[in-house]
Amino acid sequence: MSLRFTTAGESHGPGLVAVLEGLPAGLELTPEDLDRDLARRQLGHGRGGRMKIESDRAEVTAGIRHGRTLGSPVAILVGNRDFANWEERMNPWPVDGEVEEVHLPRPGHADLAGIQKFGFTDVRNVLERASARETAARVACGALAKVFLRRLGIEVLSHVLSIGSVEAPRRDDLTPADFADVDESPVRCLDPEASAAMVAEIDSARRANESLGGVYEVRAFGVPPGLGSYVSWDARLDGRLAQAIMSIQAMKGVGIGEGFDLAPLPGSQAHDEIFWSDERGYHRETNRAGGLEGGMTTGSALVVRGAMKPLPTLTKPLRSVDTETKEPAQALRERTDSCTVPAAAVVAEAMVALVVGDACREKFGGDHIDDAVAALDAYMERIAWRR
Ligand code: EPS
Repeated sequence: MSLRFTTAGESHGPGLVAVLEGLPAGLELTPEDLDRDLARRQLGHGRGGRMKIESDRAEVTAGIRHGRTLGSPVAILVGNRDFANWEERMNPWPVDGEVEEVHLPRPGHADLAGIQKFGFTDVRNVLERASARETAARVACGALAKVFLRRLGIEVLSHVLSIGSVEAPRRDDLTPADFADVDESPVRCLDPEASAAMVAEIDSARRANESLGGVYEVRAFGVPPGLGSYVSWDARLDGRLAQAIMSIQAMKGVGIGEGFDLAPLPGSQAHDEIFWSDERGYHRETNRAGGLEGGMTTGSALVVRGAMKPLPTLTKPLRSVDTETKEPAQALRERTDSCTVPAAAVVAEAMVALVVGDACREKFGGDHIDDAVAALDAYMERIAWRR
């Protein structure tokens, strides 16, 4: 049993499509479960003009009946309202008249390698699909995975650690309650002072025609020990999470737990010692490993960090080459966002939920959600602390 999904859709085409396969039957959900996360993905200080046009809604066309999953693939449509302004340029079928091609590949985007690889002359054939607009479809699938995980007692949350040069203070003691108001921060940062400084940094970057990247963190609470496996390379959950995070547009780094910060430490300070008590059973006082040892969950919170590069579409474009004339030219100047780290954290939540959801389907199986819950309960009973 696995949980897997695929998406289709171009940024300014008619819309995005997602198919999520492998949810158990009988899972109760509402349209708000999907639309809430779609709306959260659209937030964040630093978004550009496009978000004033879009107001994303998930239209479910398969796999759910009267608010419950059927166990069949769930199909979701997320329309592009902006398509109304692109109907000629992005029409699936030939249109009358000339449609102007884009010949100015942007450094940092898929543009140049994409036209070389597929043999296109029009960069738009690449940039439309490479665009992070596609993440709306991922978030819709992730919202369904979260509903499944909640039934297993797992909550996936996120926050922003840094934007540009502004870093929020690090906190090891976070609980789900600490995330209650994170969406109230315009940059989805838990620290009010850092939040204000991040907003100011984005504003000054925008004035300077610049963009900013940053680092976010996803935490999954309530994860049972033993998801994933050490027995084969591709079963390791840390590897699967890293792939999921790195597959998000504009990601350049991923860390599990303390990640790169562990590398310079001596071994005695880099691990989480094991304790046992009658009340708590096995437990740790630290979580430097981010809830993963040997490619398996430990029972501590999962902690996954992602590093996002500054968006490469700039209002003051970088140097490039006209692909028709081969003359030096400025890269394509398109409407863009100046910072999307807060939105990327919501996308990363979705990707982590989909990977953890897949690992739960693998371990607990079940055709109906009650079967999966019963399998989890039986497993937790088996590993319960006993002398
Ligand atoms: C994107 C460029 C911008 C973003 C877009 C991703 O779109 P546009 O070119 O239409 O201004 O707003 O993101 C979304 C539309 C979205 O929903 O997140 C890009 O080039 O990746």
